[in-house]
Amino acid sequence: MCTEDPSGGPSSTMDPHYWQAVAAGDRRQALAAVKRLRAEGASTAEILRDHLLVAQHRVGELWATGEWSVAQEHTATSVNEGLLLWLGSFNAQPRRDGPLVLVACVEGEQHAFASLVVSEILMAHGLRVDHVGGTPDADALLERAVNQRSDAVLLSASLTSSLGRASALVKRLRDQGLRVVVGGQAFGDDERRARAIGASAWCAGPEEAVAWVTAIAQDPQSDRLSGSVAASASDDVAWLEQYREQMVAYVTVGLRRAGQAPDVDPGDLEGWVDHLVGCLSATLATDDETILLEANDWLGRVLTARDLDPGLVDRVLDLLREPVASRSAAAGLVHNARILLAAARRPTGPLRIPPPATSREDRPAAGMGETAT
Ligand code: B12
Repeated sequence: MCTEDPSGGPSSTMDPHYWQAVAAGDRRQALAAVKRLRAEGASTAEILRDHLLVAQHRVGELWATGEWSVAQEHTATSVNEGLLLWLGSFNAQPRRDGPLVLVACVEGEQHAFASLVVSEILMAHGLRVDHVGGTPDADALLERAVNQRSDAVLLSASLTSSLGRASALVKRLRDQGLRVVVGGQAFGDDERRARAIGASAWCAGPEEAVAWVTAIAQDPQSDRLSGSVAASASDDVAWLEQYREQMVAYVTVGLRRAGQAPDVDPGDLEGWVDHLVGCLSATLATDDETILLEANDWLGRVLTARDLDPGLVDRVLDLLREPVASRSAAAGLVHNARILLAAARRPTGPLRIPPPATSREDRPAAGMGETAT
């Protein structure tokens, strides 16, 4: 297993030539390094785990700290992706009567590399895989899974801000009698978030998913998790997702008008605000407030690395008060989030959350359309 070196550089056990090639966007050199590792006896799984995945996580750190541009990140990711497909082409043909799984990201998620890794590892274990990948259309995905009688649908989410959308998609798939296995960084390190959104199972990695799918094929009755979205919050999750785009526009305009994000690229600002709004919806969907703390830490790091004011999160929450005022669960959460984040910034001290000042009225929020659900 690889470990990070103390200097924050690439893993000490990751092949240095591979890393250099990925960092330079040089796919020929990267291929040469992978060929050498194969010739030295490393298996596909080992090359993936100890080199490609370590490199990809390192790419993420460099991008998140602002050391790398999006273009550098894209180039490095595509070198890794190309080699992943190349390695996968050595897999044996899957058994025709083996379990069939559909693998996709949650709607709106561009992190297709993770779903590709999952697909390739499942295929390496002989499973039949239909890889749909990033930013799927939910209706098309549902139709496809039903028509091809998938034994399971595997959904990947890297962004915690995707968990609200994931809860809606999981529900629709489960309503059709499909089994849904979820995984990816957004779910954290245990099954709690997966259980809260009603998935059949959470798996930490592709190998665990292989075991789960294989077991389910032998015992179709087993279905491990039995959770559901907290009923009181699910309406507000749907509402937040329905008006997410408008809410992001409302907040970004508000920030600009107040001169509160003067030096921020408009595309970046929109992405960050969208992530925060998505995290509010995810918090309601999973009843897990640590999502807000993660979002605050994440954006704080991104802003600080770019010499921008990390207080932007508070200003976004202030601006959101008005549009969410008519929704009790969402309004309560926005109110609590301010207090929770302030407490998290204090070194110590008890957390006392007074009730929100707003009361629920079923009127549409400012600029958010006519219907509430
Ligand atoms: C590459 C990348 C992108 C690329 C994606 C390109 C692509 N083709 O995939 C681009 C540039 C598009 C991108 C965009 C954004 N990204 Co991005 N991205 C990454 C990055 C650097 C690598 C992701 C990756 O491929 N990892 C390698 C995979 C193989 O590892 P993995 O995800 O952990 O997956 C493993 C397991 O989790 C598991 N698994 C994954 N899925 C599943 C599913 C199942 C069923 C199972 C069983 C297991 C499983 O198995 C995998 C193999 O071991 C990460 C940083 C990082 N450290 O990972 C950020 C990261 C995921 N991105 C992040 C963010 C915030 C964004 C943006 C919002 C940025 C913005 N706009 O400001 C956008 C959102 C775009 C969108 N709507 O999706 C954050 C997420 C933070 C959070 N907590 O939500 C991260 C963590 C970066 C960071 N440190 O801040 N990103």
